[in-house]
Amino acid sequence: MKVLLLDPPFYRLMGYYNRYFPVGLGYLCSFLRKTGHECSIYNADFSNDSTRINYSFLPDYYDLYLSNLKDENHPVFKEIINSIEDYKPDIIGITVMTPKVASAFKIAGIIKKYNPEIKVVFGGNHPTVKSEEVMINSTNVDAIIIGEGEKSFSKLIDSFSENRVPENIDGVSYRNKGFPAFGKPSQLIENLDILPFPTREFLDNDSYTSEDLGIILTSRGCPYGCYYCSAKSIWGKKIRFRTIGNVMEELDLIIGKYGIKHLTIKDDIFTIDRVRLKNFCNELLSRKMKLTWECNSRADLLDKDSLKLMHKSGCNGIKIGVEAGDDNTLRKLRKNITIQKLRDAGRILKKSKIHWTGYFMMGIPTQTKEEVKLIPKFMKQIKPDFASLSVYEAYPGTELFELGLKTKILKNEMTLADFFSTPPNQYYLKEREGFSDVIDKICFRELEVEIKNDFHKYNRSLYRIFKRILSRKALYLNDIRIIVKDIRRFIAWYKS
Ligand code: B12
Ligand code: SF4
Repeated sequence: MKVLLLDPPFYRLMGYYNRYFPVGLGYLCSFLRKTGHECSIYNADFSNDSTRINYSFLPDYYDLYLSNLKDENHPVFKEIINSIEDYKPDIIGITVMTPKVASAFKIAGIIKKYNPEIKVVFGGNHPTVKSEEVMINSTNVDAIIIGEGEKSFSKLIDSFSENRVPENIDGVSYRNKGFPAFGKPSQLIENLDILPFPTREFLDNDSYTSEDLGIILTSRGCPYGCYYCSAKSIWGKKIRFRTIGNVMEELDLIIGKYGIKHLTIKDDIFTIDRVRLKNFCNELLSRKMKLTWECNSRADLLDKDSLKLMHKSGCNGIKIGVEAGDDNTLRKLRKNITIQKLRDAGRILKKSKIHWTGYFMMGIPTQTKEEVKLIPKFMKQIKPDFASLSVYEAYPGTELFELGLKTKILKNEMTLADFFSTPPNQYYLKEREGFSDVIDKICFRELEVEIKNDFHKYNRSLYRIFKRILSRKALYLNDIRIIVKDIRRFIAWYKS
């Protein structure tokens, strides 16, 4: 059977720039091909349009997202139908994050209208946690993969091709004669090295630069339990690593095939195992790979020696979740990190010469106005090279979501009509008053605008812009297209 994997439009429907290749779909596609299925990927959220690029302001465009979803004649939906017409799949798998549910439902409807014989399967964070709700809301969804996708999806496709009811397959919920039947989560793959490398060949392949295709994952999972994070809904809390040898094999392949010079390592916490980190850096150095790379980490998983070695081996970017400006909020987030720890990390990062980004979040339930005001203050004390601010959104499957249910700010279910009429940052809210139970709506909005502008002003300092350019020097020397792309992005971001 022919399978098309699809990333539904989201950023693109709001005129936002988005060139990420969907690495999860890349893994699924390679695995399906290995197990004898024909498969391709279509990223319906790819957008080269750099008109909007400041992601802090994304929620300002959620109304546009909703109105574009209602527009049957929108060119994005026409393009989706054309891709389906060209590829002629028997099964379409859609990856779904919570803010993209309405878009995914919309596409499921378009597919069934075009050809009701095509099987529609959802997977990813949202359907994993909310499989019942998804099945009840839309009869256009034939099945859901719960959790890690590779093995369960391959078995589901086998059952479709043999016309069998997909019962007793771990990780599969399905519809049998119209009625949903719910399965257990999928079994996690113990040894990640058995997985084929994610494909970087898509239906829309011409659009990506070597930098876009340089995303890799060297592990799955994170043992920490931050209350706002939903990564655990797919992976649980056990971290599984690929061996460094296996990672190097992938690097050899993608460097040879796509001329990749910069790696974006998307692991949740790449620096958790210092010995492995050291091996990775030494391996890059001994192979004289001349790559630059960036990764995600935590403030308590960095030390001077590791940073020195990381820098020497080409690391030019680290992203850290700072989240708050006070210990009380950090405790509520169960971040297991203190303000002092973050200060120490800021100090050693500054000396490391590696460009670092701090992620901050405002507006979790019970956070007071005073605590929110400490965020920009603390940001200016620890001085990240780039400071990113988002406003809290509740994702099912997180502890903060459960707390929201208990304190009655949230409701547990949304209807199909709710999804098409509610901006994604207000999903599951009982009343449209925001997640804050202690700051009133108008005051919250004023604070949000003030702090977002404060962050934007901070990021626009010439010193920080210059540092960013320096950190990308090697990329510019390698690929002129990246300079052009960055200039366009910079102008849009600077003006925002
Ligand atoms: C990399 C990343 C991104 C990248 C790239 C996303 C992409 N399209 O690939 C960028 C920066 C663009 C991004 C953006 C966003 N992200 Co993000 N992102 C991640 C991150 C760090 C890793 C995702 C990843 O690649 N995992 C590795 C692959 C192998 O796993 P996977 O994608 O989950 O896929 C596996 C299974 O889920 C399943 N599966 C997934 N899809 C499907 C589909 C089918 C048909 C099947 C059968 C199976 C299946 O099988 C796969 C293989 O096992 C996660 C955190 C995490 N650890 O999960 C957050 C995360 C997924 N992001 C999240 C969010 C909210 C977003 C945004 C919506 C934020 C926003 N408001 O803008 C946007 C969405 C925009 C977009 N275009 O996708 C949330 C999702 C929460 C939720 N409940 O949905 C997460 C979990 C982080 C968090 N806050 O907790 N993100
Ligand atoms: S926020 Fe980061 S450190 Fe915390 S649980 Fe999620 S991935 Fe792990």
